[in-house]
Amino acid sequence: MKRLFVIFVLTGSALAADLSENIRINQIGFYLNGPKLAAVIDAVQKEFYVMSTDLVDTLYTGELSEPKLWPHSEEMVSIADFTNFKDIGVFRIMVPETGYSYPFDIAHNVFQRPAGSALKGYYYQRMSIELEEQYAGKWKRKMGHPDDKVYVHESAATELRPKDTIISCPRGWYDAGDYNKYIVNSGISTYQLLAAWEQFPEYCDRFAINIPESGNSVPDILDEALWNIRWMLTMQDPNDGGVYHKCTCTNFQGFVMPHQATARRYVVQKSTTATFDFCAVMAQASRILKNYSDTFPGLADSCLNAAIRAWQWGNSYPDSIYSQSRMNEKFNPDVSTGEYGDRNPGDEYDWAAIELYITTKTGAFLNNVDVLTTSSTSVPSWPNVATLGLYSLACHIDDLTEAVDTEALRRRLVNWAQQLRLDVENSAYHIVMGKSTNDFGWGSNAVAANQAMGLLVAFQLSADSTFLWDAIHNMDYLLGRNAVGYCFLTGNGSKPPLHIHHRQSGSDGIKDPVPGLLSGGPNPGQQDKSSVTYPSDLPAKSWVDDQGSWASNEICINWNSPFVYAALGIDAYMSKDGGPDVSVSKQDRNKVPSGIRLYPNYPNPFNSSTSIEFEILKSGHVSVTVYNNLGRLVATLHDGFLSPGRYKIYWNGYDFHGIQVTSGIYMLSVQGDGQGKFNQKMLYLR
Ligand code: 9MR
Repeated sequence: MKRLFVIFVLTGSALAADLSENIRINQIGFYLNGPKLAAVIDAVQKEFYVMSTDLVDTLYTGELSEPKLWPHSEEMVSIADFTNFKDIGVFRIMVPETGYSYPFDIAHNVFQRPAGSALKGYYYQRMSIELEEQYAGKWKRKMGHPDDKVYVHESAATELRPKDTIISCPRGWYDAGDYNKYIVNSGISTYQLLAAWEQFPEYCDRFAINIPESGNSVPDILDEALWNIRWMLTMQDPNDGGVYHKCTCTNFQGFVMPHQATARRYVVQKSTTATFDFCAVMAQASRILKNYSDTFPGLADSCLNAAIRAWQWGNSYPDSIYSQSRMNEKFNPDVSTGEYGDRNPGDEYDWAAIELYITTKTGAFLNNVDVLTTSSTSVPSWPNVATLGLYSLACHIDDLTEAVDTEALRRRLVNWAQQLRLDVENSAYHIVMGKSTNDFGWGSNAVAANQAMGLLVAFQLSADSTFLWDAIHNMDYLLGRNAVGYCFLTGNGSKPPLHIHHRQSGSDGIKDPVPGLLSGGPNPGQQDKSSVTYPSDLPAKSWVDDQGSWASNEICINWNSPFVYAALGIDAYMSKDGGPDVSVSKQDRNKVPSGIRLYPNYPNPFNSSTSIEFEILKSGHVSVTVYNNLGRLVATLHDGFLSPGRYKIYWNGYDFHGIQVTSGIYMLSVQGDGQGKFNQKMLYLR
């Protein structure tokens, strides 16, 4: 790119530009070949510049869009679109008379770091284990909550497990800023991590986050999920298959470190929602763990058995609704921690049934699944999980029986995502988030991340890159292009929250909060208004970086999980080779077939000058082919004998009829006689 050197002719003090909070930008960065937008509030000038971080070189000049009102923040927002600027490096945006932005990267793999950071956030939430310095750095801490002596609460008492029976329920993640663990919320959270593995297995294979299990033969994302799954398994009553709603103290404890929070722990009443959520995750975990039976012999079967027993219990007790107030009326002691109460277990039933169907291929599980016969689809959240089942079906769309109308499923999810993104072009911040004012509520940042996940599923099903682009826009919102100007993931970006509502961060004496935790986000309910002052009553500005703000600045495992899915998924689609940058992550763990190595050296999206490089270690017949996302052969790039050596091949984007293929995801497959097969996703944009 030709470098332009522009001299600003400005008047007065604006010449010495200042950092401006009025330029809202993803503070992490942008993909070289992806969309690149910043939002500028109350701009006076029309031009903007992309500049070197020292503001010496002007590298790109653009014009701001006409200002538009964003009703959720009552701001006048102009968009600086520098998508066409394609240089790798670190830059700032400068708007004359406004100032300059925080720095940002343009690179490959830009979301790898926040994805890894958010996944590592779960490690910091682990209970029953000391966090050692080699993994936790300055956030090392003593073990908290061994949970090896947990009392059966009166509400959960049975003949075989009477009140005050002591059981052992170790491991799991702290739910949020509090030290309790809740099955309902563990359901969606664990699912979304497992779903990231199911949809992006090649990426996950090489995605390492330095946890104690790193280096075993299992991807870190599964090792981390297993920390919670092993706890969840202990929450099932072995005598009847029902699942306790939560493992909790009677009250929220104070802001002390985990090992100092030693109040008695209970398991409480079994609930229908918890039992079906548990069932769904165990069914899903079972089919995934089958791939790792050498490392975890028998675990996949145990998960499936647990799922089936939970399914039976849920069907026998469809009305065991968890209502804390009703429980407290009847049983002792009173419990006042998080409720995760939900009067409608129908969607949990549907989700569990779908996961059992996918794992067992038994169509009968789908007999009473309402979500397959209705047309309404919604962004998932902890009390609303039916769409998770649809995502799983989408992930396995090529592998379903005729019990599912796959074309209808595809149409439905794509149409839904189309509705979701309908107003993006009109949105002042150019995001899906805020399509409806209802997007702002408790944990609104998870709404933005869950919308991004839904858009990625639609992209997978349609290869329509607008979905991928809009998923990125919502992530840009979370990373800084928002009405409060914060990068909402702790430890990331130039201006992250420092005072999250998180007991460990509030009591460890370390200035920086535990990293990789997503703040809940703007919440116009402002339930904690009496203890904190909000800067504004507007929906998108109802957020404050104050430890006391549990309603806007807490963190939670079900808010991090869609963030992990979306950041990781976007990185898998947008990165150079469909994988993380190996120089910053752990090496392949024997997943690459022995005879062939595919070198990740082509850009994604790729073009006709892109070379595909691979090495043949053993001579033999080798075929190099390209398939479309329906699994149909598009092109054969090589089919014949090759002796050992390193080869380079080009694909010009034309199929074997000589027709240029449409934009979308393609699968490159290198296969050798007796040497296995290596598949790699490629994104082709015309
Ligand atoms: O995320 C939950 C939100 O939807 C509810 O409105 C809110 C009040 O019931 O509770 C939130 O969940 C909290 C849970 O009950 C306890 N751990 C912290 C969770 C995040 O604030």
